[in-house]
Amino acid sequence: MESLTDLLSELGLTRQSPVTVLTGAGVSAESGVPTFRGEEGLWKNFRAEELATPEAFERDPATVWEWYDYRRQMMASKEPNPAHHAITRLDEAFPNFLLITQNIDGLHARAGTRRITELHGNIFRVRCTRDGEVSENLDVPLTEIPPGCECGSLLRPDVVWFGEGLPREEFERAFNAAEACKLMLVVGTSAVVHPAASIPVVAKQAGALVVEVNPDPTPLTDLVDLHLRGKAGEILPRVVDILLDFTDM
Ligand code: BJW
Repeated sequence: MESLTDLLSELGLTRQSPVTVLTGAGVSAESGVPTFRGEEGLWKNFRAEELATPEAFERDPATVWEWYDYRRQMMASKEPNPAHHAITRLDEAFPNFLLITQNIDGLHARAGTRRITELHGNIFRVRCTRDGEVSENLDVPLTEIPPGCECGSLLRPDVVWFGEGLPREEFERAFNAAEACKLMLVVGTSAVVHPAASIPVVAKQAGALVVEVNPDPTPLTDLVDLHLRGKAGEILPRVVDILLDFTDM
């Protein structure tokens, strides 16, 4: 990874520099959590994209909740992998750090990363469909499908479906960090879902060094300064070693 060191030298990265990481489903792939798109995105006869919508929930809340219950059980049984742990090392080393994740699986927090913006919510929270009150729910499996609120209304997963706005505070925190950061790592996202996919573009336009880690090319690959081709669990620990060694100097 000689070119990464060269780029860091040109950039003049220090421990005080703002560093941001954007993650997608690929960062949890080596933990055994299937990515959203591709072959594994299929559950029963549904494509994930068909279930992650407010319309699907309105039409058939029980089926949508069965899918989330299945995923909650699967995600709760998985452990953070070396990529999650590498990001935690960045959180500990750089005082001006932010992790922006599209993932709802909670694995970054379980790896010990503290400064996290969850753009698409968290699968272990529920939200009342009447008053929007959010609470943690760790029942695995759920005791009732679809689950109901004490007020008598339906509960829904506290996640962001297609066509819904992102939580305002998280959205603003993410885009502010993108504009301010000196280095952004983009890890395991297909970069097709907006507005998250625009975050690296904003960082690049604001002058950041943007490095992508992915086994496959994405719509961002031609825009980034460096594309590191491979699995996050193999590449990211080495990238973090380099960043820490470099900023130790
Ligand atoms: C590895 C690996 C390994 C594998 N190591 N890597 C602009 C242009 C076009 C469309 C739009 C636009 N703006 C808005 C839209 C519409 C829509 C959208 O983007 N559609 C596109 C798909 C066309 N966006 C929205 O609807 C958003 N809302 C919105 O904009 O609202 C506007 C509004 C404003 C105000 C009021 C009202 C409305 C909301 C998007 C919500 C996305 N939600 C989901 C579901 C969350 C809940 C759940 O999981 O059930 O979020 S969809 C799904 O995609 C999930 C993910 O977070 C998200 C991104 O997927 P991700 O993480 O990139 O995963 P994959 O599977 O796609 O890719 C995995 C990658 O990993 C691959 O590249 C692999 O190669 C790689 N990989 N192994 C490293 N070991």
